[in-house]
Amino acid sequence: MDCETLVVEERDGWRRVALNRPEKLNSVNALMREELRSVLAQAWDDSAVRALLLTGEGRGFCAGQDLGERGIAPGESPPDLGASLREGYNPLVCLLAGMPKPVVCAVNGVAAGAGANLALACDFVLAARSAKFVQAFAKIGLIPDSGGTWILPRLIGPARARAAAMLGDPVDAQTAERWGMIHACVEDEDLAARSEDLATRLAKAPTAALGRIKQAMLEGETASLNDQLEREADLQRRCGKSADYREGVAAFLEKRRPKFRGE
Ligand code: LHQ
Repeated sequence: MDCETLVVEERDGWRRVALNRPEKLNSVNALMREELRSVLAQAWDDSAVRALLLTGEGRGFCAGQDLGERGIAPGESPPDLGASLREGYNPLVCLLAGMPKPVVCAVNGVAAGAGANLALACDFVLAARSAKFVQAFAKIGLIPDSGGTWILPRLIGPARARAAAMLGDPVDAQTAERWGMIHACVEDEDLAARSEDLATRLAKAPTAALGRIKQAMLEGETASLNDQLEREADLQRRCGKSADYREGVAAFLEKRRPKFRGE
């Protein structure tokens, strides 16, 4: 797929998507929002894509909304930021969090504003040691959006989440790992290989089961135990009918490695 603001590459059963406005630290303009939405929707539907890797070109991962698009001239009425979220960012968060296959995010540098929260909507966040996460919103009179007020307290607890959101101080990758905000902090020079190895491994996994693990955990956030047990039973019923379950059990009994097809 030809994109102006993204680099999209096919790999071994997975797809690499890199934000590509490095001179602006990959801040998100209207075109990038549109292109990212279309690339994610396409990956959702494509059964040949069994994992996704999201990263950034250059020294930053993503500096959030392109503020160059947000200046308000004197006398001009302010834009409807609610509409911008409903139409622009919220669909991206839903696509990443709901994607029925694993999404790895390689945070190669600063992740600020919506850029930080898009990263945190992914399943595995690996960050370079030099990277940092900045809930930059309050510094410009906004609240964390793109799911920030939902995901942050769940990942790091309400006390740390409030401080990160209200003060907007950077959280470095090592601290993010220690707080449980991300999967791992890795050395800068190892980030690409580590995240690509993970995507390759995930692309060989039983994709439908992984998608249902995401679904169960996401929907389980607000469920009672009884409702969640019922949800597990329903999803497990479907997994039990899959070719990958059949293959997984056969491989175990035959003492060999399973060959999952993602079905
Ligand atoms: C940028 C940006 C940027 C444009 C760096 N835009 N150019 C959703 C819906 C609706 C409305 C509003 O918002 C949202 C969600 C949001 O994301 S709101 C939050 C928006 N983001 C921010 O407030 C972060 C602004 N950026 C920063 O605070 C810093 O640039 C960080 C901490 C990310 C990085 O700092 P440095 O490493 O010191 O880099 P820098 O500041 O020198 O930036 C490098 C270049 O990138 C620079 O351009 P220049 O032409 O001067 O070299 C910046 O202007 C540009 N840039 N962020 N968001």
